[in-house]
Amino acid sequence: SAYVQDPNDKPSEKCGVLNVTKITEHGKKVRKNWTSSWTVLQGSSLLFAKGQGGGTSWVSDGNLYLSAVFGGSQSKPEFTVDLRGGSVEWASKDKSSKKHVIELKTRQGTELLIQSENDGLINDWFRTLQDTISTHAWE
Ligand code: I3S
Repeated sequence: SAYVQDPNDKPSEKCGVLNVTKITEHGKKVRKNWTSSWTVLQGSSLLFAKGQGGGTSWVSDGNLYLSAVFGGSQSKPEFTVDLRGGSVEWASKDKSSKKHVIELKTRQGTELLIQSENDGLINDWFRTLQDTISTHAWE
């Protein structure tokens, strides 16, 4: 299945595969469940979809086509968080034994851990999330 990018849609500012787990939902602690997620930043929303996506993209006749990323059985984002009013920091050792872990807290009381073995990649995400939070003020 292919999806033609509507030129009026906001483009994704960043996407990639990250390991993600919620640790708190609506202010309540939840059990960790690390999952490899296709992660998309769009405006002040961060979207997560299960699996590696496995999608490819190509340009034809000036249109951007995306296959099987947000199309087909894995199409629906698993969950979305609003970054406005949130915060990011490097997670302390007691939050996870993994390396390169970002702790993201949202205004809605969700706390996520976001991780990658690739430190360049996770540093880019850290900066991007910080920039997004500081440029999208809470309305
Ligand atoms: O913070 P925790 O409880 O030590 O987190 C670990 C556990 O969630 C563990 O699963 P179970 O205890 O549910 O079987 C996970 O496999 C680990 O990955 C969790 O710790 P890390 O340090 O990897 O975030």
